Amino acid sequence: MLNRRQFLSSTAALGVGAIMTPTAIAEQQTDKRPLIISTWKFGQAANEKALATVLAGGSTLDAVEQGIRVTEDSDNSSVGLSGKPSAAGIAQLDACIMHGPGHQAGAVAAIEGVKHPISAARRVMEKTPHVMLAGDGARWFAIEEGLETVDISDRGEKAKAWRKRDRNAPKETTPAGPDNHDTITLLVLGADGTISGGCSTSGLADKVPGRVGDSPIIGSGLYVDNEVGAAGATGIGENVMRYCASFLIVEFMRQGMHPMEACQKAIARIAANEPKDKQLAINFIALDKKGRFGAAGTDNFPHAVTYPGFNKVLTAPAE
Ligand code: SD4
Repeated sequence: MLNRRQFLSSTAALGVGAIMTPTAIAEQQTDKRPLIISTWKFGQAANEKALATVLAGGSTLDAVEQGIRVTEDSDNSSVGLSGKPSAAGIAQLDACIMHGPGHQAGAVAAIEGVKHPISAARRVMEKTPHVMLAGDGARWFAIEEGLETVDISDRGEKAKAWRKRDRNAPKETTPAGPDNHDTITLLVLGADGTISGGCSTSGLADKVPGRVGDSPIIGSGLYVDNEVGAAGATGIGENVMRYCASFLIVEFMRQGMHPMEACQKAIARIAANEPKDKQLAINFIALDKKGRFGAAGTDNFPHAVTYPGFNKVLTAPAE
């Protein structure tokens, strides 16, 4: 059940009076199709592209790929090649994509020098018998597929600089937050009820090379079940992937929870297991088959919601 604060923030977000009951919110949120939700403020431009793609006759999968490519191209986010480098000074990117019908999935992890990891993930799904390719193999595959790549031959020099670093110096881990974010997760519910989702990130800044976060892991950074709904994550991947959080949210929705309640419940479940003073920095978005959406985060969490006639950045209050 939504509490009063959440109820009021939902009604404000939807631009309706504060006299509606939670049931009325749920009803108002029903049957918005096509419906798109994505992480952070930069998700809005991706949503616009995703909506335009489906309205022009593209599939929900096309919408996910085209929308996320906007963010990967943009310098306004650290998704894609402009993403935050690892401790060796090289951006290693993670991405995945899921398509509800057939429960299809594809992913790339720790891929270097590939402009559109989301397109590489889609090709893994559609053109190989595999679900995930990692590292040099993923880059090789992207090149074979003719995807746009950049030269990474200076990575030896960058790695050398890393080895010379003072290992005892305090670690510069940068927790993800509203002003320090590097992941787009985007979910689409099509007019016919088809659901697709995708995720693309440069991961955490200064990560140890080879570190893979939650974003390309099916069930952690993203999960789609065409009969129920979809969920996705952003934040500190280590706090998401130990709990298969996106899978958990979809399962909560399967039990009948509203997407917002399912996101809140996942945070509560994780927080209950973690030391109280630990900054979890985890945020979730979700939508369901009925055309309802929700989000929750451990900090105020901006997320973009788009459907015909509605295109806004909403903020879920910190849990
Ligand atoms: C990761 N979840 O690699 C990603 C980081 C993120 O906003 O979402 N940052 O852990």
